[in-house]
Amino acid sequence: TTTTTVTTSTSGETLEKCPDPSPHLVGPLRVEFSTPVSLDTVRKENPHLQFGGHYKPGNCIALQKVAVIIPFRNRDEHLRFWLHYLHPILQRQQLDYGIYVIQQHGENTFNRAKLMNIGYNEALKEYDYDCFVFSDVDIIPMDDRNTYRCFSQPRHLSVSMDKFGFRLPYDQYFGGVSSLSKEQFLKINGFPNNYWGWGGEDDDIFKRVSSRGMSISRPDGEIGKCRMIRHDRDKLNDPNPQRFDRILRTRHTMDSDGINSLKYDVVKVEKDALFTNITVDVGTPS
Ligand code: UDH
Ligand code: NGS
Repeated sequence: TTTTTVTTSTSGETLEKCPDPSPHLVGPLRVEFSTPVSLDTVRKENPHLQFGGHYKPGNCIALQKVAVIIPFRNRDEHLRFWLHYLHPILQRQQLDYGIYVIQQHGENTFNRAKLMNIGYNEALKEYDYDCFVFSDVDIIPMDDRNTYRCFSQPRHLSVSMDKFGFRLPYDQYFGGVSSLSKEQFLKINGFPNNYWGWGGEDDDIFKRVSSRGMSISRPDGEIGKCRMIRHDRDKLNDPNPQRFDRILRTRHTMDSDGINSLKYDVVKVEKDALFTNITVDVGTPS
C-alpha cells in the first residue's frame, strides 16, 4: 500500500492518513436516557475539542471532513444527551468534524429539511467539508462501527431503531440520520424547502436520490442499531396535510426547489465549546 504524507503535526512530525476502520472503535455501546447530563459535564468529558464543536485527530489525517447538521428547536435536553454520546464516538471514529445546530427562530411551523439545507450552506462558509451528516437531535447510535461519514452512495445510518423494533419501518425509509457527500447533495439539488410541519420530507429526499440514479447505502442491522429519546409531539410541528401530494411531484419540483432556491436570514451565530449554534429565520410557507 502507498501512504500519502501531506501535512505535519504541531510537533513537526509528518502525518499519515488515518487507518480505515479506526483502531479506537469498541463496537456495541450502552445508551440510556435516565440520568440527565449538563453541558458543563459534557464539556469536561471532551477536553480536546476546538471551539464551535470541532475536532480533528492529533496524529493522523482524517479520511473525511464531516459537518454534522442537526435541525433544532426547543429540544435542549435531547441536545445534551446527543452531545454527550456523539462527541466521544465521532472522536473514536477519527473524523475531522464540526457540529452545527441549526435552530429555527420564532413561532412558525417547523421545517426540518430547509434547516438541513441551511446547515449545509452555513457549514461550507466555515470550512471545506466534503461530507454532510444530517441527524435528528433525538437519535443515538448504539455501535461506534456505524461511522458518521460518507460513502460511494448516499447513506442511511439510522437503519435499526428501537422504536421500530430494530428494523426499517419500510424499505424506502430515509429518516433519522443520513449522510451525503457534497457531490451527492448537489446532484439532488439538496433538500426540499417547502415541507412545513411533520412528515414526508425524508421520502422526498429518497425520491431525489433514486431519480438521480443513486442508491442508498446502509450499515447492517446490528451495527445500525440506535435509540430514539422518547418524546411527545412538538408544538408547531403537526403532520403536514400536503405531504402526500408533494412527494408525488418530487421529480417535477426538485430542479427548482432545493439548494438552488434556498432563502433565509441568519439571526445569530454562537460558538459553544461543544457546537456551533446558528439561529435562522426560515420564513413562512409561500
Ligand atoms: N425538531 C426539533 N424541534 C421541533 C420539531 C422537530 O428540534 O419542535 C427536530 C429534531 O431534531 C427532531 C427532528 O426535528 O429529532 C424530527 O422531528 P420529530 O422528532 O418530531 O419527528 P419524530 O418522527 O416524532 O421523531 C414525531 C412525533 C411523534 C409523537 C409520538 C408521541 N408518542
Ligand atoms: C412516514 C412518513 C415519514 C416518516 C416515517 C416514520 O409515513 O416522513 O413515516 O415516522 N412519511 C409520510 O408521512 C409521507 S415515525 O414513525 O418516525 O413517526 O419519517
